[in-house]
Amino acid sequence: MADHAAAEFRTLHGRPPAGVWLAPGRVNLIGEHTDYNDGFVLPFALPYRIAVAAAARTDGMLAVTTVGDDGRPQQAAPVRIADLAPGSVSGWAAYPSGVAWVLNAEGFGGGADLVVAGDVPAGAGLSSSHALQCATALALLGLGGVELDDPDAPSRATVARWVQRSENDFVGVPTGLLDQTASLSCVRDRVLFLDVRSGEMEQVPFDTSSAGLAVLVIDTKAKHSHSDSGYRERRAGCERAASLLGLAALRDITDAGLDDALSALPDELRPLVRHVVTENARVVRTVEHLRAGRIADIGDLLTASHTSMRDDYRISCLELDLAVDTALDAGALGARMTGGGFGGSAIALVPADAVASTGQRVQAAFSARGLTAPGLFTAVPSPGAGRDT
Ligand code: GAF
Repeated sequence: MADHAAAEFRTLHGRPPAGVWLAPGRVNLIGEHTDYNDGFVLPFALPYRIAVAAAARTDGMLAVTTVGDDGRPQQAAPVRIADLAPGSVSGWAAYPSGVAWVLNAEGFGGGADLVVAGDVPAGAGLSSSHALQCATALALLGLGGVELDDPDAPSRATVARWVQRSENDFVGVPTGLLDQTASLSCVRDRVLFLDVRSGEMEQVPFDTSSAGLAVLVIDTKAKHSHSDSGYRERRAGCERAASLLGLAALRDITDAGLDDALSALPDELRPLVRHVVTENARVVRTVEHLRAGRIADIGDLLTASHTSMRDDYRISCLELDLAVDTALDAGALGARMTGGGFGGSAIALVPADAVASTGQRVQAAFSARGLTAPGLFTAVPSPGAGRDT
């Protein structure tokens, strides 16, 4: 990907880029819609990444070109970074522009030519837009002479917050911190246990192949979008419930206090709260199993997470349920939708020797219902964002 982005940069700009920065997409093993409730998440980075080849400009302009799947470059209208404001850029270009807007406010201004190439499946709930934002942030910082992990560089957690701010305030989507943190802070062979409230992180071993297992990712191809999904509505419901209970966030409800909290809430908010509280508990139990090397034991927690999102949070859809149910029927130890929901991808924990047969069963189930063929791949925890060396 890095070479591809650099080659496209040379073709388009007639000079080499100053560098190429990469950021991965992610799957979330468990811990969904908990991040904006100050809770726990457990993502890992995918081996698929967005690469941003970049060189500085002296005129304060940002020019972004993305190379599509068809290999055709698509250039966004160049913008003056100092003139950027929420709402001033729409479509995909809002993502890199928003990052430039935040970095400029943080004292990392400077014009740039960016060329973007990537293989994170788009619109699949695998965080391709966050990968683009994170790679853009690293590129713009890098052009200013700042590389992540340098002694004076902002921390990865700080960059994640900046990226979140660009998405919340510039793009206008009220997402939490899961995806940016995953893209920036995940490492190879580990899942990232993040306590969103404290910012504490633990890299937890997740070696599926030694356990004779694999994570099968099923991209259902069902349209996935936060903006026109019920994401906003769910988040607002959680915030309303916390406020009615006099709590800073739903994170503050313990398992033991759940029934009391539910009885104090209006009917329509109860399922949301039940999902968030039980999901946080499932993340913690999953981490306990993984710390003890019991990967196979997390299967039931994954499936319970899906049931909770289907029945309580109500963010699943026919395609996700079909993927999960079929994978379970085919012998998966556990399966769940991953990401924001309403489409996108599911994951299934399957015996390594059953990956192909499970995939075939899922494909057959989709075909039998006349649905678009799903995308299938196995994923291992891969490195987080950085500069191409
Ligand atoms: C999306 C959001 F971007 C994340 O912040 C998170 O809320 C997730 O949905 C659900 O867990 O990916």
